[in-house]
Amino acid sequence: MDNLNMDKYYRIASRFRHEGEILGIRQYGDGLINDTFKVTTPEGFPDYILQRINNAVFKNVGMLQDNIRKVTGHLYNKLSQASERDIDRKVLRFIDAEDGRNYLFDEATGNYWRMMVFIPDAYTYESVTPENAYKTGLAISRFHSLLADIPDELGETIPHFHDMVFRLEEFRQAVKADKASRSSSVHDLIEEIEARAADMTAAERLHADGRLPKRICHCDTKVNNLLFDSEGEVLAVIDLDTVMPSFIFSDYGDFLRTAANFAAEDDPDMKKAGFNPAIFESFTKGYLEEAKDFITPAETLMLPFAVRLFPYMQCVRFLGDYLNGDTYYKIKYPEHNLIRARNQFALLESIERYDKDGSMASFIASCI
Ligand code: ADP
Ligand code: GN1
Ligand code: MG
Repeated sequence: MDNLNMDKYYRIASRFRHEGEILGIRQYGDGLINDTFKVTTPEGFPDYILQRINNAVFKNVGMLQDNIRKVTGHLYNKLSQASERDIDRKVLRFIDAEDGRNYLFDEATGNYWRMMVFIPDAYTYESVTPENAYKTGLAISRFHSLLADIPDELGETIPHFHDMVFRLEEFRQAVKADKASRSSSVHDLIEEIEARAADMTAAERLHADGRLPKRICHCDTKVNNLLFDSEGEVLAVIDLDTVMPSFIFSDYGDFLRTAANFAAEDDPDMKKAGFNPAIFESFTKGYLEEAKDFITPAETLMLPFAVRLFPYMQCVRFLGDYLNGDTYYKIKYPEHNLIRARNQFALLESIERYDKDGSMASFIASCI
């Protein structure tokens, strides 16, 4: 960051009610949507995370920040009631801006910003080992059970976010419009997507028939949205922008999409992308250890479906963005979204091969 930019971020951070003089600000994290910065202060004061909220994606920032206030407030109360130790490292704490709201609009940049306390000695990873996948399963089911009795209604910060019927409609529009003139080069992938479309929209049909409920979910359980302590214990599930009602299998399937892939989601080596059964088993054991007390038989039946659904949905979303000319996800090179889409498809095919005899369902049944 050059000095001019540094001044800009300093000015924005100063509009929040932080403690301690701001010593430095630098870019932080690897998210695809928001921009994240670490703000440092002298010893004895907390450091902070400053974020520019992507309001092309989150169009109702007031609703988004209101959801976050409700969710963090509820998590804090539940952990206090349970006499949990070290709560400040387990729940995100957003600080107020000059006007008392938990975000601000900065006229000069034309952007929305928020600031939260930096959790010290905490680590995020891009992958997990079979040993710690079990703990991540426990953390995600705990997140579900803690939020099960949240008294407030939460808004849908991105309407139809994990709705596969909607995602396919959006995708078909992108194919039809072909804004970036790229569709002829990806016909093979478009055909593979269409061949699975009827199967992959099963959950929406079950929901419409009243046979599959929605609950409060995180809806972005990538590995790097978990915060670990130095002993490898999970401190918190972070990045709460998408917490909203969804199918409970969303968080189960989306975690495995990143954790149980031998490759990162944008690894161009398609031979490397593939399903890691050891992570699947360990995470599933951990998840069901706690979730078996609240998950219904209909939801349990959908877990193997969810393992396929999320690489599929992500393939559809990445390819749709590629066809639209890369307007949604941050990219580092022109074919980045296409590589991501092909990677997710390779993962999906690997899952289909692994599960062709229904072995996932048998394993899941053995955990309940
Ligand atoms: P993005 O939308 O960019 O993914 P995140 O909220 O996930 O934004 O933040 C990006 C990264 O910043 C996280 O992966 C994590 O490493 C770090 N981070 C976010 N919030 C905190 C926090 N309160 N304390 C410590 N690190 C954090
Ligand atoms: C985005 O913000 P980030 O990088 O954690 C996206 C997720 C995708 C993910 C793919 C709001 O998550 O839905 O699964 O990228 N978030 C939004 O890596 O679209
Ligand atoms: Mg994140």
